[in-house]
Amino acid sequence: MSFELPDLPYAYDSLAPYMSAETLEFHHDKHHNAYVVNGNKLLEESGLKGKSLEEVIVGSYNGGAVGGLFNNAAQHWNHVEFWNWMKPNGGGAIPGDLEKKLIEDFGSVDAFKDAFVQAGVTQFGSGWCWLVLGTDGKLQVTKTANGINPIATGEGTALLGCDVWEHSYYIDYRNARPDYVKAFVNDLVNWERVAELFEAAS
Ligand code: MN3
Repeated sequence: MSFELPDLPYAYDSLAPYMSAETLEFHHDKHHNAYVVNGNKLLEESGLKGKSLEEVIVGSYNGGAVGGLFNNAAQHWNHVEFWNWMKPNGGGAIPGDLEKKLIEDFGSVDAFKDAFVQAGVTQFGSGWCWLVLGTDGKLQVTKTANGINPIATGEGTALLGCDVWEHSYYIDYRNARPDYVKAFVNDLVNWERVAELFEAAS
């Protein structure tokens, strides 16, 4: 296996005004591409070349003492998922079973959104905030540093993740990370994709 950069699943200008074409051009074509190129170089030297991407992530996590291969492999996975967690005209209605489960585990959809935004805002430095279906069968909101993700930590199945590295919002929102995470959860999320992952993991 080697890492490959997928095309964006929509046009570069189709997430505006919440995420601009300029942000997507840099984020997808430069940042994500660099994870793919650097990851492939490190994969060659690693002895993990026959493994799946998930196996490479787990196999290079090293209890959190991560190096270059982990960082690039995990960020490749994170970004492939991230592009699919958004869509043009996103946000809006949440498919019934998932909405029910969000209300069951968080009290309300708004309470989930508040917790998700709070996790993104309080992640100090670069990282991600997540909606995870935990191994206990409950939905939970978590946050991780840099490229670390729920596959690595084994805390459950990632149903949704938001990239809170500055490269994902600085062009459009400058330093206003809260506005970016709110726009992500209210106006960009592809809830059909989240529901599909929820059904598969349930
Ligand atoms: Mn990124």
